[in-house]
Amino acid sequence: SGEEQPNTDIITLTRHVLADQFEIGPQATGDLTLLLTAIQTTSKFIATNVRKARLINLVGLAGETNVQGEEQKKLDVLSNDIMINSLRACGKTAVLVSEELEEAVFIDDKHRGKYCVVFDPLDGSSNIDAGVNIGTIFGIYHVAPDSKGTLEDVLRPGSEMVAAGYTMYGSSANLVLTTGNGVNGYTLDAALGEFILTHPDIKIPTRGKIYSFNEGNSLYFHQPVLNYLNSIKYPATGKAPYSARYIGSMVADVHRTLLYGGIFGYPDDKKSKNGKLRLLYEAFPMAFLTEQAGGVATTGTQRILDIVPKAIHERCPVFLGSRDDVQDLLKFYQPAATVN
Ligand code: P6P
Repeated sequence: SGEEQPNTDIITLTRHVLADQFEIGPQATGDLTLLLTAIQTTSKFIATNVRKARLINLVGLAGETNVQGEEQKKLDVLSNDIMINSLRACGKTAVLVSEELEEAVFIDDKHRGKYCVVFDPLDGSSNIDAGVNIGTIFGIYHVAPDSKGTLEDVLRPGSEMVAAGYTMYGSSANLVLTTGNGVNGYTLDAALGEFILTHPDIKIPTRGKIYSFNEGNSLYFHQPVLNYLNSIKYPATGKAPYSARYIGSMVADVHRTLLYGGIFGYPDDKKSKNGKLRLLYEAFPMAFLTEQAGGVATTGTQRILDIVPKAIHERCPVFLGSRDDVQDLLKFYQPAATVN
């Protein structure tokens, strides 16, 4: 018969992550699976609120400002509260860091677990009113052995994260996740209330045709960035120029880069000496995902995942994407002598 047969072997995110546990064997505790279930719940809740934001007048300013001094949209505040409550209630976390909270949250004895979650509950929120895709970004550390959860547990290089991901709220809710064994994408089936595996084993193309920078900052860009952009806009003879795609919502720009390839950059410049993006809960998770998908993520002078944070809200320059495209950019950062 012509009609589509129902899939009788749906792979939900929970089942997919649990499958890893079978690999780990008997010592697997299932704690990370339970933590990821809590994160899924927050993503479903936020997705619902983002979808009906305009209908229930959730957009617009909540009247307060967050630690970044930005006007907080009501959805920001709501999303942060949802995540804090859900991550505490799951009993698997010890320390939480949110873009919306000046200080880290240390979980009480009764609810404390072994993981630390750093997150931006609703990144790109300045785009909410325009209906642009926005998202939740998260990174997960395991606390140091016999630590009860201290600031030191989250002031660690991104290379020590055990998992990272984002949920992008667009035409559907897409959750993209790595637990250190590659990258997988899941799409929310609202009827089932489950994230279903739709993008198994995401691999970023080794080279793309898209560059994604806010060229409105060109006046402030340092020379290596200007030289690189010139090289792809006015390429050597016979090569086609790259296309510009910039959404201004990191989750959306990174999601497109992972799937289509190319390079995303938010450089440091004369105006922002460390760039704009936050190291712990924007750069680290996206760098982890990019590397796990076969790409490269750098500040221009060092691998992002090697940085040791000094403060939970510090910023860092970000260039990430297809291996060959980011390597091309890095040539403009090498001292002239070494460029062959
Ligand atoms: P600009 C959104 O506010 C955000 O934090 C990221 O999602 C995005 O990549 C960046 O800032 C956009 O910044 O300066 O280009 O508007």
